Amino acid sequence: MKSALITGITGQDGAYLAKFLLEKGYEVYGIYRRLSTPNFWRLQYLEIFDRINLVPADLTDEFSLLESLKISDADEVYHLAAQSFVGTSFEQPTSTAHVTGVAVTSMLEAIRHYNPHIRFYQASSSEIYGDGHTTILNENSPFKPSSPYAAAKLYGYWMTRIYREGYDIFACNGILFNHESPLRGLEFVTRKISNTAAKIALGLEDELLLGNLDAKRDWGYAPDYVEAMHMMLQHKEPDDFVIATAETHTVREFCEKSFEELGLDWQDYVKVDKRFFRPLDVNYLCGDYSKARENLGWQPKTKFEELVKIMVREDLERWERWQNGEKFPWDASNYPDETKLITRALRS
Ligand code: NAP
Ligand code: G4F
Repeated sequence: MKSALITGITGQDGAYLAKFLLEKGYEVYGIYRRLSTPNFWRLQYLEIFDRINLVPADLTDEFSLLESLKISDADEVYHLAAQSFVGTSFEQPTSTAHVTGVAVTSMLEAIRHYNPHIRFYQASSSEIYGDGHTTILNENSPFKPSSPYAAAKLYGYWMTRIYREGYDIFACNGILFNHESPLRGLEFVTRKISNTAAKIALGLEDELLLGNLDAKRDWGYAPDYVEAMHMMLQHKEPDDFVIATAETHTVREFCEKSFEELGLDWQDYVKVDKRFFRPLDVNYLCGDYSKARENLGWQPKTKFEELVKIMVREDLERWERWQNGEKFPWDASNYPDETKLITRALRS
C-alpha cells in the first residue's frame, strides 16, 4: 500500500486530496498545527476524518517537518500548506515569506536528508504570473509577481526546480489557477459571493460588499484539480504543469450568475467598497492546460457555470439546515463580519 503525506490537509485542497487518495487505497497522513480551536470541519464534512492519520507539525518548525516524514514514511509528499490568502500577504508579508516560501525549502531539505526517493508535489500558483498579461498563460509565460504571496510562491517554484535539477529529486510544480468549491475559505471572493447571496435569498443579509469587480480569473473546481496533483506524481518524469480551464470570467460575472441562480438581480445587492481593493491586483488570469492534457491526460470536468451552481446551491442548503436548527461541520455560522476586521486596507 502506498503512503502519502499531505501538508495543509485541513484546507480546501488537502481535504479533497485526502478523500481522493483514500479512495485510491493510500494510507494518508496529514500534518496539522495546534490551534486554540480545532479546525477539522472539512475532513468531517467529507466524512473522512476517522480514516486519516494526523501528525502534529508546523511549517515554520523544520524539525517537525522532518519528523512528519519519519512518522509517515511517505512515498509521496503533497506540499499544500501555506498562508494562501493574497489579501493577508499584504498585511503579513514577512510571515507569508516564511510560511509560503521558505517552508518549501525546509520540506525539500527534509526529503533530501531523510529519503531523496520521495516524490514531491509543490502547490505553485497562477499568481506568480502577476498583473499585466492579456493572453492565455502557459508554462513558458513570464513571471512577474504582484503580491508578497506571489513572490513567496515564485521562490517555492524555483526551489522545487532547483532540487529537481540539482539533487535529482522527483519534484513537480503544479501551477494551479484558481479553483473553488463549497469547502473554499470564506475570505476568497467566490465563496464570499455564494455564501452572502445565499444569506440574502433567505433574508439573513441585505448587501454584498466587494472590491475589484473587473478582475478576471480562470476558476475551476477543486475536486478536479486534486486529481491532477496525483497524476503529476505518477508521471514517468518530474515536470511542471499548468492546471486551468482555459476560460476567464470577471468577479462581476460570478456575482451575476450566483444571484441569477437564486432568482435575484445582483445589481440590487452588490456594492463596491474601496476597502476591499488591494494595493496591487492581478487583473487577468487565464491558463492553457494543453501540456497537462497531452502528457497527463488531465482536463477539467467542471466549468464556470456549473461551478457557480454547485457553490450557491450548497451554501443555500447549509443556511436552510442551519435555520432548521441542524448541527453539522461547517464554517460560515462562526465567520466574522469582514467589515469588523480593521486592516490597513480597510482603514484607509
Ligand atoms: P487553504 O484552504 O487556505 O489551506 C491552507 C492550509 O495550510 C491549511 O490546512 C492550513 O492549516 C495550512 N497551514 C497554514 N499555515 C500553516 C503552518 N504554519 N503550519 C502548518 N500548516 C499551515 O488553501 P487551499 O485553497 O487548499 O490551497 C492549497 C495550496 O494551494 C496553498 O499552498 C495555496 O497557496 C495553493 N494554491 C491554491 C489555489 C486555489 O485556488 N485554491 C491556486 C493555486 C495555488 P490551518 O487549517 O491550521 O489554517
Ligand atoms: O478570491 P481571491 O481572494 O483569490 P486570488 O487573489 O485570485 O488568490 C487565489 O487564487 C490564487 C491562484 O491564482 C491562489 F494562489 C491563492 O492562494 C488564492 O487561492 O480574489 C480574486 C479576485 C482578486 O482580483 C480580488 O481583488 O477577486 C477580487 N475581489 C474583489 N472583491 C475580491 C473581493 N477578493 C476578495 N477576496 N474579497 C473581495 O471582497
